[in-house]
Amino acid sequence: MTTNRTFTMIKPDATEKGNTGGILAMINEAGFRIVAMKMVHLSAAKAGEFYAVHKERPFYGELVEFMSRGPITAAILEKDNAVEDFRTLIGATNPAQAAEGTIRKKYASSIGENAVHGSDSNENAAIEGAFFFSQLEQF
Ligand code: RTP
Ligand code: MG
Repeated sequence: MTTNRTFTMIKPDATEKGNTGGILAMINEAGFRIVAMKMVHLSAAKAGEFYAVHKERPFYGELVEFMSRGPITAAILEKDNAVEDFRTLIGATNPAQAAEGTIRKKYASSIGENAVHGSDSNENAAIEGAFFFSQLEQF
């Protein structure tokens, strides 16, 4: 099944390095429309809640610390086949394995500090979008 919306975050590493604009340009050039967007600094508790699915993984503590260390840009994106096409645009979790032309190839520094998040299913795209945005904030 395809959907026309996905959810993304530009992670703290990319914010710190001044790559927010470059990443948003790549997102626009790939044909995604931004339907909601805001900059937020997550508390450790909120970052932990967002990534609760990874609670038992060995990298969870590091991930929560990383995602709460500075501001992120959260956004809902619209395009045909959004979830799958956005995962293709961001590239592999580990930038060493990310394809040429992907956001992570260009901007990620490591498997942990990998510049962007992209939802992995239609269901999670809806849940994650609602974590940050009310209906009134989505255009
Ligand atoms: P994301 O959810 O952020 O879009 O990333 P993903 O689907 O490509 O990767 P996932 O397996 O969901 O992992 C979530 C995030 O956890 C960090 N991570 N660190 N040190 C490690 O081995 C490791 N593995 C994953 C990354 O920030 C990854 O994006
Ligand atoms: Mg994931």
